[in-house]
Amino acid sequence: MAVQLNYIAPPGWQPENPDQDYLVIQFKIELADFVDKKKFADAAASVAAESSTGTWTKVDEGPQSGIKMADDMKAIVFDVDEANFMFKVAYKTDLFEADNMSGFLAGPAGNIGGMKMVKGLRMFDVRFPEKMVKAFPGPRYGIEGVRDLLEHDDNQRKLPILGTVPKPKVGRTAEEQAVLARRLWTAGDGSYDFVKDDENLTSLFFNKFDDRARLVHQVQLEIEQKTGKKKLYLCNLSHSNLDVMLKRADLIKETGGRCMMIDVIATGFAAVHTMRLKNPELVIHAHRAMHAFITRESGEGIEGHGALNGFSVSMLTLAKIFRLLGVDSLHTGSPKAKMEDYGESEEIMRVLTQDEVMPNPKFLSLGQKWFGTKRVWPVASGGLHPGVMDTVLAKFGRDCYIQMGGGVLGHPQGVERGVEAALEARRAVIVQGLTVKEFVTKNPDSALASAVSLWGTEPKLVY
Ligand code: RUB
Ligand code: CA
Repeated sequence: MAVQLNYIAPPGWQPENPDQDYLVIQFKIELADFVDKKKFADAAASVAAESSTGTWTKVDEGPQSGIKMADDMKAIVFDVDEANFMFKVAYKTDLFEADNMSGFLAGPAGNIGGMKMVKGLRMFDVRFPEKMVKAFPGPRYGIEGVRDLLEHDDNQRKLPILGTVPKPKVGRTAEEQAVLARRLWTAGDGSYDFVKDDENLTSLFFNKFDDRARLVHQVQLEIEQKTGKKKLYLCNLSHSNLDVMLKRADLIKETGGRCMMIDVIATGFAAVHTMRLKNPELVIHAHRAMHAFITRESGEGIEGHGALNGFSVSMLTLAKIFRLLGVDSLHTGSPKAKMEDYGESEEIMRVLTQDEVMPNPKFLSLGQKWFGTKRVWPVASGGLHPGVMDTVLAKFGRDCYIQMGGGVLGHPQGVERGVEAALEARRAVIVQGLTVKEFVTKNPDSALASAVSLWGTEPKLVY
């Protein structure tokens, strides 16, 4: 790519007033085999050019060509790390329409992925400026708002929210799912918090969305009336037709529900933004199926040093985007499952729950000021079971959802004992200040002891 303007900052240059005047991105590239390593700066400049105001060749610079504005608005490469092929790019805030996520992504996460000079590229993080942070709606409820909605008292506010996604993930009829919801919500002392659809469960001939919403919410209302304890049903309304999602959101509201689940990658950024603005004041639970097709990087370069194997945008970046768009809870992975084993899930947790996140060199993250945007619940999920309660809480803190699907429904003594085990674990760690192992030693006949005898106290790797 020929770069006609100068997109590289002089050595030592830093953006002035970055949170006001600049959006900053941390990139790393892997040069294609035919490209001399000395061309790294050219490739970095090409990233800045193509993602801001440039193109592959010199173009007309005459009157009314726009070249002066293009030069003024061009992105700038700085903080270049030649040893690791890393660099930051500063984009002037006014290069982007402040409340348009799709418009933003089309630049820095757009056609640069097709550049022939590189065979790998990763967007590690974006630091959004105040103007953009304030232009997006952010969560309607967030952590505090959901606790208020569930009428949590001071004791409940110290607890994480526990729930289960039915397994098999598809198989139960709508009626059978309502039966399961009742079993989960009435087991133990009746304090189990949520039931969640799995992502493949949409509206199927044996389990129609409308039937499921009606039946599960009926159970929810009945139990709430009896016990006074408020429950959440994370009801999956994901669809590629926005009108259908809006209709489904209305049905959730009409039938007494208070939460919708949306698969935020599969439905898309515009869908999430619009659903946030137009849904009837439901809590938004964000599932992230398909994110790995965007976020996954299997090379050593994922930790900075070493090679990248492909093209990706980090989950950290996506988490920031979904906090801006306004989801109330978002899957962040579990401490050991799948690809988050290098600890990214904890960094994502910080991005969702803190008011100001500090840069963290370990994750090549840039930090973020949130300017009052509400905090989002991180959702620990994937291979979790009651035996890992202390590990998860140590990493995520108490303001998190802990989702145990197989880890509750696969309890050797049945579903109710699975719920009891989860509740025992929560009480043991938070109220009694015990580790799971200590509780099990003191209570060898407990439901938690049986769960631990089957699964141990480590998260299960999800292969
Ligand atoms: C978990 C499950 C969730 C995935 C999502 O089932 O079905 O959809 O964990 O993954 P189980 P992530 O509890 O039986 O493992 O949270 O990493 O996006
Ligand atoms: Ca699932």
